[in-house]
Amino acid sequence: MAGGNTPESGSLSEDQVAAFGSDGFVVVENLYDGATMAEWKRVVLEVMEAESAFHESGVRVWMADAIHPMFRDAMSDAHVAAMLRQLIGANVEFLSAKAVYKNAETSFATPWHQDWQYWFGPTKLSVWIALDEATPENGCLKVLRGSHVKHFEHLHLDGEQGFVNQIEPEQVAEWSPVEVALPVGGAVFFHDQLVHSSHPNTSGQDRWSMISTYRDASVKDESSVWQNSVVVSGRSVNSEGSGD
Ligand SMILES: O=C(O)CCC(=O)C(=O)O
Repeated sequence: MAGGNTPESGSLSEDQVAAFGSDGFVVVENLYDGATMAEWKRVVLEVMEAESAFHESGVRVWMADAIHPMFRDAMSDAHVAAMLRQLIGANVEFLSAKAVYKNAETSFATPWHQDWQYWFGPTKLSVWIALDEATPENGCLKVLRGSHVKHFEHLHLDGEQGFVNQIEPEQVAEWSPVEVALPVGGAVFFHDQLVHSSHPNTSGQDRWSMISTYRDASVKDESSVWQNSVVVSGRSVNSEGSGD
């Protein structure tokens, strides 16, 4: 399913692929068009209302085999798959996706962390997709360029808006954060050891994002976080099936 991507958007340039390697992230401003993002937001709200899934943490995760079929198709569509192959290699599998929502009531700032702390094992890659325009006022992402090659100690806390693994701010005080403001449909592809956080939402308006997570399907992963996956491209040593 390739529908919904903006017509002018293509695969990543060589510079973008190189930037992902050196910076740990790459921004794609127009991954999807506005109509597609409006439809995603409509479906995610419908699914969460049906699940009674709204709660204060502002995060709802779906595993690849339990996500709404529209999202399962979108997360493995040909256009995104082409970009993922450039960053991961020929064999790619989709693991899970989550909605992260902030509004007037749930307006938290996400603490500094590396996602790898949640799953360990082989490297993963996530795509943070803006369902609403993301700005410093409404809670856009902040990243530390090049931090994906460094190890940071994490505190392990309970009840922190779902973000139980955190880096103490003093540890990153020397770094200059990059603000990742994005238009609707913009995305940032990022390495699972990239240190990131997000601003609180002080705008009074919604800020919704979807974050999909992938791994190199040719690398054996003993992780117990994911029991299933959807093969996006090539073959998987972790699950049955192929994505071609
Ligand atoms: O969307 C956000 O505010 C931050 C999400 C995040 O950092 C994460 O899910 O790892």
